[in-house]
Amino acid sequence: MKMTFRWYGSDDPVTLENIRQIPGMTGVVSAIYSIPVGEVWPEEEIVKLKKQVEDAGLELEVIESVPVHEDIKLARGDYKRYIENYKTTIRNLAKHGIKCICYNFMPVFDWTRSRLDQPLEDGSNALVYYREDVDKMDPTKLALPGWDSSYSTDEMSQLIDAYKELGEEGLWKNLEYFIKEIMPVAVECDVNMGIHPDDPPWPIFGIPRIITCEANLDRFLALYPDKHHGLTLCSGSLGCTNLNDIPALIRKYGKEGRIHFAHIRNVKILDDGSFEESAHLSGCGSLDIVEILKAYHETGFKGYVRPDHGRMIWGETGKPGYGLYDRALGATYMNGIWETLEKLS
Ligand SMILES: [Mn+2]
Repeated sequence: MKMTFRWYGSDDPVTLENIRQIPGMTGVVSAIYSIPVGEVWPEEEIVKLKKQVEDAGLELEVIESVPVHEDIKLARGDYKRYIENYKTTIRNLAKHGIKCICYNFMPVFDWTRSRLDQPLEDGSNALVYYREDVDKMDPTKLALPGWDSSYSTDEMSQLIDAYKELGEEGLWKNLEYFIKEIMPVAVECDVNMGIHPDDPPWPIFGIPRIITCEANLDRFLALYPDKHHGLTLCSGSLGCTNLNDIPALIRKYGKEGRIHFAHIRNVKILDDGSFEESAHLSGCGSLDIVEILKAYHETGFKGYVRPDHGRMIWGETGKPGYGLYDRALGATYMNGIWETLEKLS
């Protein structure tokens, strides 16, 4: 596996120099954040980002994410042009050494939490999802980091209604169309596409979500029978419900060569189905991180891995979930487990 770290570009309070000093870090996963969703990523911008990362002694082989325009998910408006743009972006990224692209097909809202700085018992802060609080939220007036904040309340209501009308099967149909369009280009360019599961993996605000569980991952992978068509397996997203057995999923899809990018983090599942993001250490959450890494090790995983969200510790401030310290601890913990597995095998 190749250990990487998510980096949000020059505006990220975590610098490339910081990341370079984390033991075992081979590269960053990043994106070009200045390009409007749906438009082509120009080669000169890609070259600039790549040079910046490489000048800091790190690699840039993974993009997280190339976002999918809402019109593609709804198959409306300009969606055909946006899909053509997406193909051009894949080609442009491949030309400059990108080997893996992460994306998701979550309607309107990216990851959803009820609070981004919940104080935990040990005095750290973490992202949490308390069902009771989410149920009370008005999605038309809501903003979380990573969400598209360019919608007015009216536009948001209309968008939500459009998805409610589309329903799960409609969303599957539009996903299938998108996949069958872009995958031949990804195969031709030898770029691995890894869809990120929905986070959390259940419908919220009455909007369908489909990349949620084993049956749906099977259905997704069957849409295009080529290894380039694969997964970003996020332990924290799929693992915030007991219904998903993460090590079993890794063994299954890892053996098939369908996992290209591993997001690893822990979550503590609460009795009512709420969850708190916890430190990576197995004892701190509901997931067994050693079992997860064993599953990757057993299947000969050669892809990219990154510590996913971390807590805010030691007084750090910054992008919720994406501080330096706790993610660096997570990476080091995982590297330790991996080194042990290598030496024992
Ligand atoms: Mn993730």
